[in-house]
Amino acid sequence: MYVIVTLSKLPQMSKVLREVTDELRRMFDSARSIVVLTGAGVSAESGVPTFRGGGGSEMWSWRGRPITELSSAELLATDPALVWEWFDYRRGLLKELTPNPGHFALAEWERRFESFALVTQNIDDLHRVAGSMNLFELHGNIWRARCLRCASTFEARETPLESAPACFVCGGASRPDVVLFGEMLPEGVFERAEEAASRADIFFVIGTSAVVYPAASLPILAKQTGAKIIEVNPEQTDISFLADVTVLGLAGEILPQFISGRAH
Ligand code: BJW
Ligand code: ZN
Repeated sequence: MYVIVTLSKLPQMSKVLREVTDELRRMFDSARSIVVLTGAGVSAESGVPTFRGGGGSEMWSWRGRPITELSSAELLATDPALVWEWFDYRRGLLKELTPNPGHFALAEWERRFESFALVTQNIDDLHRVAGSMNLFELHGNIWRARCLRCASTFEARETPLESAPACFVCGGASRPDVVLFGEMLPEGVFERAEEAASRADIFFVIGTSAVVYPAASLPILAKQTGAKIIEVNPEQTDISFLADVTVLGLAGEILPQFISGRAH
């Protein structure tokens, strides 16, 4: 309710582009604080499947079950082995994949701006591999496990798995260290992302359908606190109406255009 009331008060202008224009590059160059929210689309050109199809409706499914069921706190409580199997399948898909020019462009942006934060919903680790450092992983990381007994988190890269990784500290059973539907985000991470969003001059929304909350509330907060919103996505999304500019295109092609041809 809060979100709906707030949105109706915001100016609803949107400028749709198909490439980065000089005017947009000038706006980018003059920013002091940039915050970026990414979603599955930024990894699509690396070969990572996105969750939703056209219009944000169709859901990725595995063995006939939608992701809302597979990546859920309910399934973890009733069938943790199946949840591990689902994530092991995903780890198998991811292990050979590498960052694309979109990931590398974002890492380069971070080196060029004094204040830069990258907030990602992705669990695939590709931003870190590309060199991004000030990274807030809202939904966890698929290459980590979390102990169900003592809550320690630890790296767990083996795939395929023979069994759920045992905790390094206490030997207890573990779960993937990712945020399932109906679970809280890791403590403090969302609050730090909100703090960064509220100080941004430009807030980028890249490769996300912007339907999953609370991540999708960040551009709304940034808009309310004065940021320009720039969206990069081949399709219009739920958040497009809020964007000052939507650049329709692939992240791997559009993001390098913000810095192409310019000296360090
Ligand atoms: C390209 C491209 C290219 C293609 N270049 N672009 C408030 C309102 C309504 C609902 C809720 C609410 N608060 C909480 C909820 C419930 C729920 C929720 O939001 N549900 C909605 C679906 C309605 N949220 C939660 O449960 C969250 N927890 C929470 O709020 O806790 C507090 C609480 C607890 C209990 C009770 C009440 C409150 C947790 C959400 C965790 C989400 N987890 C997942 C799974 C992670 C593990 C896994 O991977 O299995 O995270 S869901 C899935 O969606 C995944 C993603 O991170 C997330 C977002 O998806 P994303 O990244 O946007 O991907 P897609 O596929 O949707 O979009 C891809 C986009 O890329 C498309 O637009 C393409 O066009 C584009 N694209 N190629 C650029 N080359
Ligand atoms: Zn433990």
